[in-house]
Amino acid sequence: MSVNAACVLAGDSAVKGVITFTQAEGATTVTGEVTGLAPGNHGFHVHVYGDNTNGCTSAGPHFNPSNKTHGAPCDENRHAGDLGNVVAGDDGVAKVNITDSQIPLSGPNSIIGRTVVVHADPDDLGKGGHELSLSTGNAGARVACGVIGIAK
Ligand SMILES: [Cu+2]
Ligand SMILES: [Zn+2]
Repeated sequence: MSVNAACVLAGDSAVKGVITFTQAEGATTVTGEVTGLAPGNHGFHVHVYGDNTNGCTSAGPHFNPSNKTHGAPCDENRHAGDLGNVVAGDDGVAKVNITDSQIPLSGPNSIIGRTVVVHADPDDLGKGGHELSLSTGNAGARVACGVIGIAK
């Protein structure tokens, strides 16, 4: 049995995207495309609240049910919502294809109803030595976001 979810990314910038999620056998696969980005790396996270009433700011901090510090997706010490970076080419398009075991679509740590945020800057994965590295990866402004909802 699998569970599906989807998310439409938008914001105050030209950045847009559609992301789909499929959970099977414990891991969730995240696929889709983000357009309108500056070429290069952009932080890509699940933030805790599904609230966009004040734009992407209302989504709050990274989803962190285990109370850890910010890190890379492959790190032991990471927020559940830490999905690393998406990489935009010269055309401003980033293809997303991530499989991760900490973002289930059901159960107590479900990400349904939370928000995907794409950032202006690279996520330093907790290793940049900046005062924000261990909380946000110093990924800068929230250029697009969208709430994750159950899909067919
Ligand atoms: Cu973020
Ligand atoms: Zn984080």
